[in-house]
Amino acid sequence: MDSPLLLSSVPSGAQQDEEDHDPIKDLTVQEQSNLISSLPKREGWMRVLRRYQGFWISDVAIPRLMAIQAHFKPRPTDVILVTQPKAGTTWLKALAFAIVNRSNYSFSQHPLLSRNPHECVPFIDLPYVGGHAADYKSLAQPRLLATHIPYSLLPASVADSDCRLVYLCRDPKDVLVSLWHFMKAMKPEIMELSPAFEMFCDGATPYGPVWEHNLEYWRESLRRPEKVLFLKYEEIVAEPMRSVKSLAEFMGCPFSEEEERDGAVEEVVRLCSFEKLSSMEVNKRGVGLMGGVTIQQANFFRKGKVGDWVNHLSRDMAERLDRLVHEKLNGSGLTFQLERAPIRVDPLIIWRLTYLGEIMA
Ligand code: PAP
Repeated sequence: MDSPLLLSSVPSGAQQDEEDHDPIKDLTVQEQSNLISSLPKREGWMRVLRRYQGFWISDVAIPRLMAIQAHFKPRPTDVILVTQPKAGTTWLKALAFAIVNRSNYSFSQHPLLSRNPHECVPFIDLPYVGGHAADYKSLAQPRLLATHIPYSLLPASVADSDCRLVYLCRDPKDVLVSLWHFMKAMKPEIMELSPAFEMFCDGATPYGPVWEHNLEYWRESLRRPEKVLFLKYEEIVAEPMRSVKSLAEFMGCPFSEEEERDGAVEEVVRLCSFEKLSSMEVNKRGVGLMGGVTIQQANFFRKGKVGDWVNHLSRDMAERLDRLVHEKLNGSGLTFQLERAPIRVDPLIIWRLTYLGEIMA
């Protein structure tokens, strides 16, 4: 772990040259708009979606994606956090940032207490420009970056690089409900939940189909487990300490025994908890600008629960979506059923029960 990840250091000359130009300038506006308007289209969410290279991407995000595909150069030390929108991006950004920077800040005076996690970890494809300009090119190393881009749409340089990817997915039913609420809050005139459900089942959500997004990273995590870590929102909720420790290990900064004894893992979990982050002034009343859209930070913190879909989807809807996802994931080994850890029984209890049984007999 080097220095703080915030904009505290300037990259070396070579890195600066490599990424100094604005890639957007390389693409003519006319070429972009001709191509985008020729793509299949779906409407109903906040933005028009276009089917681009097998995924549904908002029309405004496509030029940025093209630029990233053409020019993004990962560094071997980069850690890129990848999510399907509403799978827990904000939470993952907070956790990774708190873990990597734990020796740079005290937990009582931490950047996450005054900044939204999106300000601490920028999207490569959607620079965050709320409050503080976050220019990922000048971040100190190791850089923590984020994206929603599907694996097959990432520039080839990412697969060829030694950089690490952390992927977080979530039960698609909760993703749908979260996405719909988020967009409804941003733009009340978007479609109602029922047509949103239909579009979701057609795969037509930003960066969807969700299951394709999940599967691509799942397969890559099986192929290159040392470079791609696959996490589930539900597992972090169930075992936050274990998840934080494996995330730290994967990112190359495991907690020492001393840190564990001193409660550093608990501190990270507490600082990044829904309760803590959502109660922060910046996240309650702050406003950010993301990709040109003004966003109330509070919209990133709704309920933070597993299974809230039950309050919004009918049983039929839930069963239909479960069936669909099950079919799509079939044979991959990926499921959204939480695998329960086997119940561990203390050998002493077994011995006592056996002994008791013997004297009762
Ligand atoms: P993004 O992809 O647009 O950045 P993202 O952060 O993935 O959004 O989605 C927000 C969801 O994560 C919300 O879920 P909900 O609608 O079901 O409530 C939000 O509440 C949840 N979330 C945000 N922060 C946390 C956190 N610290 N712990 C758990 N869940 C969180």
